[in-house]
Amino acid sequence: MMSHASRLVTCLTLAGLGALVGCRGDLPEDDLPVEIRLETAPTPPIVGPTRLVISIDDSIGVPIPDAAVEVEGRMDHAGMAPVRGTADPADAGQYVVPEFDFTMGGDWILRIRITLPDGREAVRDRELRVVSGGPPDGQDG
Ligand SMILES: [Cu+2]
Repeated sequence: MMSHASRLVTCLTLAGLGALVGCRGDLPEDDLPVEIRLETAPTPPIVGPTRLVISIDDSIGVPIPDAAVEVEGRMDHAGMAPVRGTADPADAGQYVVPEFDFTMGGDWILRIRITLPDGREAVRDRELRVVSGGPPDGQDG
């Protein structure tokens, strides 16, 4: 309950900043009790190295430490190599990719693979919009 509420707040916040093009719930790849929150620095993300902070909680909002977290970024057009990154553990339940290299502006899908301490794997997708260089103009591309 708490994690759903906090996720909603995060989605609304990010949507307000134009960072999210959609705020779909977790995709049904699995039914593991894993909730994630994705933050970027800068927000919204711009083309180039971007810090990703992924917070991982269980279904009642307790942080999950000691997971292994991999991120793969894709865009839905052909001819583009996916971008991959490995997240390092930070605070309890927090995982950081220091420099995730967004190679293009536009709509990205980040697939986050979480290997839990017991070996089970959860997969969560998050969409976000990466803005091209220069000052943000508030226009949709
Ligand atoms: Cu692209």
